[in-house]
Amino acid sequence: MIKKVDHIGIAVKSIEEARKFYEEVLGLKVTGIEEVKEQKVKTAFIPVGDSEIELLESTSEDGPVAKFIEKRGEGIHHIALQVDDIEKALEELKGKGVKLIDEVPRYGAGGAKIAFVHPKNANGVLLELCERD
Ligand code: CMX
Repeated sequence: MIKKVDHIGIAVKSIEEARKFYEEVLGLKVTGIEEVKEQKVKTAFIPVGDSEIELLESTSEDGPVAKFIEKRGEGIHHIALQVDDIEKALEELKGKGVKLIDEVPRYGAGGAKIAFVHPKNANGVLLELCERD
């Protein structure tokens, strides 16, 4: 069901500030910045080998990423696992009694279909399932 770690989401106060470390120090490259309006977040993708780092900056003071930073500070926000068929994966997890945040996939950055799994299933870590074409 799970193919690989698609990306690791990191909540940051400012993408412009945070990207300096990844680009100037680590020598990686931001390849795309996209706003996901309905989730009140701006995303920046940084490929690392076969996976990516996703910087997440809130576009609103009351957005989920702003609230996350307020509560816990900047840091790892979620781990996204890539699957072939997200509807099937959600059905399978539901059948195993896993608590889901999204029972139906929503739009994710880069046109992916995504769904969040409740962190109580994974030792407090927010997991995202992600299907890409
Ligand atoms: N890490 C750990 N726990 C988290 C969490 C995180 N990042 N975010 C939320 N939670 C916990 C909450 O504390 C809550 O726990 P309890 O049920 O025990 O109180 C639970 O998860 C549900 O959170 P919520 O805020 O009550 O639920 P919502 O449905 O309102 O929102 C979520 C959940 C994850 C969708 C939202 O908080 C969020 O982070 N949205 C932004 C998503 C995002 O990063 N989008 C960017 C594009 C995605 C992509 O392409 O990768």
